[in-house]
Amino acid sequence: MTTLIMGIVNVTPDSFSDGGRYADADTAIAHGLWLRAEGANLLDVGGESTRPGAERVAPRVEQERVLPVVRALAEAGAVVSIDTMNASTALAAVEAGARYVNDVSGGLADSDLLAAVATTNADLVLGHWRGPSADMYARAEYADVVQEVLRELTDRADAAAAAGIPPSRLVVDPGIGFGKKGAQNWDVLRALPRVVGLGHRVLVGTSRKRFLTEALATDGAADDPSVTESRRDLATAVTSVLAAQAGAWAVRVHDVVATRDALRVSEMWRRPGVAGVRG
Ligand code: PMM
Repeated sequence: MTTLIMGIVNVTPDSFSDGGRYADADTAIAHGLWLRAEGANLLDVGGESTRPGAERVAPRVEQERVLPVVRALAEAGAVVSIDTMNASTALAAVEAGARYVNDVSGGLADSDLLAAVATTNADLVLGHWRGPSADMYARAEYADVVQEVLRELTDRADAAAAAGIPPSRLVVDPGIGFGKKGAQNWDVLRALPRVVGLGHRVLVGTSRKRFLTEALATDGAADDPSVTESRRDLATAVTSVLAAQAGAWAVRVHDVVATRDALRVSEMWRRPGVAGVRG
């Protein structure tokens, strides 16, 4: 099984790591097409930042940002995912051509979302989440982070099934960085085979996240300026390969080329005679 690459298209003025860079529709569309040409299998379009401390955005503003981008990328033939916690945005984006709804809150932020997605043919990504970004670290209290993430993901998948979404349309995501501090993210990543063992497709998003900066910084500081974007992209390519080896269905990344190359090299290592190897 080849792990898919989900390229990130943030249409936000304040996203986690690429905030503002692709804030207008034309630039975001061009960026999405570029990521696709680089090898992204899916494009994840988001109009609301989930950066720690971020405030919520009104669904109307979110839709103004994302819908033209979703429409143009879907018309160009891309498989588009809409990164939203709002039922109304999910429905409008599916109408505009999105084939996946990616809800980092796993259907918890908007109690209408699961039922809304059930009325469509879209697949649904359920993230592990404990509350809004504004105070998510306050909820990062676990007796056993792995057990609790597994149980809470199972609860969300059960809720989605109860809302009428068949399990074949579900993807689960352990929500790296969401309501989890440094070491807790590594605990969850180490346990990825158990997340895969839940029986759903698994998406993993580590790209440029704070826990990677903390891991690379000399003194563990999340704001260490020497941990540049390219260093975080290299770290992301490594975590993406490790996620793939643990059975992830897809990885969500900003730098598609770095992860594509890393996945390719890992495939060469693991599979003798894989197409493309010249003797
Ligand atoms: N992370 C972010 C946004 N959306 N969606 C999924 N499914 N998984 C993630 O880990 C995830 C996500 C935050 O990162 P960004 O602001 O850099 O896009």
